[in-house]
Amino acid sequence: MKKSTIPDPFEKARVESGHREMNDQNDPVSMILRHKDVRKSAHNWKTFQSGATPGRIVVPSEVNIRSLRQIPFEVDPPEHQSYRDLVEPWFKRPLEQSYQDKLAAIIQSELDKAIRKGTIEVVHEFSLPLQSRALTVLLNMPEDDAALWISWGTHVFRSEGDPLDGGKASGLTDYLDKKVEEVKKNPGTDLFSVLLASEINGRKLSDDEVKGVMMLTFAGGRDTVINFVTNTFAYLADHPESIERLRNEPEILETAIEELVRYFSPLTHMGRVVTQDTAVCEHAVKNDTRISLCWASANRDASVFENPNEVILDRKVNPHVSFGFGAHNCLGATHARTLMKILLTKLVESVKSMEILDCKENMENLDGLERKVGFHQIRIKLNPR
Ligand code: EMZ
Repeated sequence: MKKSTIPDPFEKARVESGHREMNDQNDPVSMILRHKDVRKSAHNWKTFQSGATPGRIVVPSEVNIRSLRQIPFEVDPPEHQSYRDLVEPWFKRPLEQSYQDKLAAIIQSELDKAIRKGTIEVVHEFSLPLQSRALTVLLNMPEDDAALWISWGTHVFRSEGDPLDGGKASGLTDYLDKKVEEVKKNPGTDLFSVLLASEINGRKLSDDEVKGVMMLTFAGGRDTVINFVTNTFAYLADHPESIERLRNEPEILETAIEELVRYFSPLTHMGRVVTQDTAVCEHAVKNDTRISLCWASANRDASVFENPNEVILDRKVNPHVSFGFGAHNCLGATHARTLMKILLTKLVESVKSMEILDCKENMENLDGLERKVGFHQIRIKLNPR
């Protein structure tokens, strides 16, 4: 098996029953595995809610390490829509040329550094700094702020070996408290300032609402983007013919990015809290228990994707759910896609081939089942053109 392979651990359960039970801190989760059921349940926000106790829809549950509600992620319609309308235009800025120019400069400088070094540990020497520096563009904050965010590591609530790191969570809360006070005294043009000056339904946003949106921007697109970038390096190292193809056929870049994100499924699943006794795929689920919408499994559903375990860079029909589905689809997706497009363009322009020297896989523990989400470490040698 190639180092870049991401196996599908859900196939048997998906085909046989369509669900899988897992215990998470004594708050059980029914994982929904089929593409159709995942999409149907994602739509049904009345029965499968996001606006439960903050942290409860995340698996592993974060209820014991944070109390701040992330917005708009942990709010249901109709309130969800007001928040979404407020922040959506900001998160569409990656479509603007000036935004892309800033992002391109950051990506170029990280790539130049990597090529100069020749061999890099991609997670910590490339993907993490790139993710954090790119986030300064998304939040319109000074580039120097990235240094602190980089020091937080690949996840703001987890560390290697500890899937729920309370110390880290309170560090992030302290940072948000401090920033809000700073920006109140000295407003600028960053997202903190914009939100503090914003109104929703005719009233000012509260401090906690501002912090809730900001927490999501720091937590949500972090490990996911890092895994996306790192897994792309691994994939291209294992498939030099794809490097050449993407260089010669730039018109397939966007399709290729969708296919890579389908195959990697950087976020395995996201939970919902059940609001009434019901059934999913003929499986009974009880009020006040949890289900999870397993994006990673839905993305390998053979009834939807032909040869689901293969990366087909020009795959024609690709209704993947890697950025979620329904009202809560990923707010940061435009940023992620833009970043990947610039990165891939530049990478295949400057690199002929790459070699994986050694790696340590990042396995997510799903109570009796393990899923590879990427790498804790991976050293890659870049051979420039
Ligand atoms: C939450 C989540 C959002 C959660 C789209 O996902 O990402 C997770 O990594 C965080 O732990 O708190 O932000």
